Amino acid sequence: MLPRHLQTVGGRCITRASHSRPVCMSGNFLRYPWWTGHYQPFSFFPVNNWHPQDNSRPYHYFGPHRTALPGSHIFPWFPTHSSWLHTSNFNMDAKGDEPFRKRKKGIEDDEYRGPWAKRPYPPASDLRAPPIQGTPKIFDPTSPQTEAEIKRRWEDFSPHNHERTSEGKFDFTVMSYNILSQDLLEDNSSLYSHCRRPYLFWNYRLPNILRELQEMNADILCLQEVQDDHYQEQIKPNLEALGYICEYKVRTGSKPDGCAICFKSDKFNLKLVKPVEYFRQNIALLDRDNIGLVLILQPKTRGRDVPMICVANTHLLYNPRRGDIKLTQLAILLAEITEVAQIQDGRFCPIVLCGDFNSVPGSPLHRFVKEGTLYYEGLTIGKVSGQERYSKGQRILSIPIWPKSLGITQKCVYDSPGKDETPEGSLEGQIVEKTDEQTKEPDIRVDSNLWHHFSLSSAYSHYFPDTGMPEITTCHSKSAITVDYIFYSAEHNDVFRQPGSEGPCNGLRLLGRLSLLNEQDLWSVNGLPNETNSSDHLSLLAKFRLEL
Ligand code: KL2
Repeated sequence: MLPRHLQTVGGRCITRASHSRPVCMSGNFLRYPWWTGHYQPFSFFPVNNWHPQDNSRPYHYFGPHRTALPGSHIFPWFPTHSSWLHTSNFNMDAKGDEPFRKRKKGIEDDEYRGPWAKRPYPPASDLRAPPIQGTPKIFDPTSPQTEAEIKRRWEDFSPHNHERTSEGKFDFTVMSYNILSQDLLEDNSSLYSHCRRPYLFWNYRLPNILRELQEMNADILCLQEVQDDHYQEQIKPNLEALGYICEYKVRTGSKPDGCAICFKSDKFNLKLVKPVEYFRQNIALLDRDNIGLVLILQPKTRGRDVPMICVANTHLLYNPRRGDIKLTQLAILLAEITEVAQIQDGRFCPIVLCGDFNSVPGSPLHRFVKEGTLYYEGLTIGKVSGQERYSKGQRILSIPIWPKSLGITQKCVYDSPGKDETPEGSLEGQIVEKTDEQTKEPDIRVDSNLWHHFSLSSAYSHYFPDTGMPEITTCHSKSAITVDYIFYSAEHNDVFRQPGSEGPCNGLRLLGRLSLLNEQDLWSVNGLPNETNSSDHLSLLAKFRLEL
């Protein structure tokens, strides 16, 4: 039995201003099918991840301190109320309310107004954001002022949560956020048919996204689906103005989005940047253009021998049927992390691995990240990510999954002599030295096990402890699931440490996180994106402590 205060953590908190209607059972909500999810609650994650000793009390993240955020002058259109997620101000049942349709690329927002021009609604050209600074956010003046709100709560796991970073400790926050590239939004417009069209214009969404980034004020941002031109012209300059140093890796191929890692220049020194491409010209399996990005950062703090941290960010392939590709992309990323995060004696600096993995909690891919091993014999490629209950990818994973020519072993390290030693007590991956060849390259008797070298825990629990309902990180017309994660190397004492993992001696301790929502809460604010939340993903935010 959980302590009473924990039973409310992460649940919804809906407040209503006068004249508002109850939001949770709104017409909009009822019009959308309840996404049953892929798993019965509790089936994969017993919710007893919550530590019974935790006596912290959650509070609303955007409390009174909100107006005192540093640099808030940069975005003068910030709403002054404290809502975080809003219901749409607009009644979706209104006649003539057209769903957003796929539009021809390059058409200006105001040219595309169509039926909206007849409505008492600000012309779409007014929704074009200024060059980031200046114009107030525009609301529909004719709509009823419903002020239903859902607040995300800060879940605090630290007994000394107000303590500032002090001697021997380095606290920092990490956000992972898929901001929904405009290009992909327009390519997959059927996913957003539930949205009011003007809320889908980039020039409407951008200020919201920047506001959110500024309000969260994370020390490290791991962003996915960052469109190249928006990054260069808008996102990077604005984040730099907020004190971030930004690194970016665009996808290979023709899709113009990528991953960014931005960090506060007063908190970290940049030691290394490693862009990671998953595309391989000569390997049929790796014909997709997803990418990752890995940084090594050194905390700026007094004292010698300050440990580095490794921050990795990725957006794995979406295709629910191609778990073989997803696992191989992940193996490449893990091999790259192994290369750069190794300090000495096979030990690694603490790792924070963020991203959109396009895989749900409890899926084989997710379990592989957390458990460090995956037995995949007989597993169909459509089951790897768990995105679809009845998956169409019926082909069984080949053994090995990727060809040897990739140069990565089943332990997700680059293939070179001596790197692929069998873990103690393991029956797998036996190495037979070739004595009759000049090369010392080991010949690995492959079996159906994958391994990796890290002990990674998830900053989120994936189910609410009080209801067993799934946490949702992405919600649009076709699905509402968790696909985004913040994994980290948990230290010995961390209460969320993945059971069975040893954890590095100087790992990270999870001090807190911004709660997620369940699907019902999200549909009560018209799903995502909506008026205030301008991506089809929610941001994830976690606070860590590094013992120096
Ligand atoms: O699920 V995502 O959205 O993590 O938010 O990652 C991919 C999908 C992203 C990059 O490929 O584009 C979205 N059906 C639904 N979503 C799609 C599809 C599709 N067929 N193709 C791409 N995406």
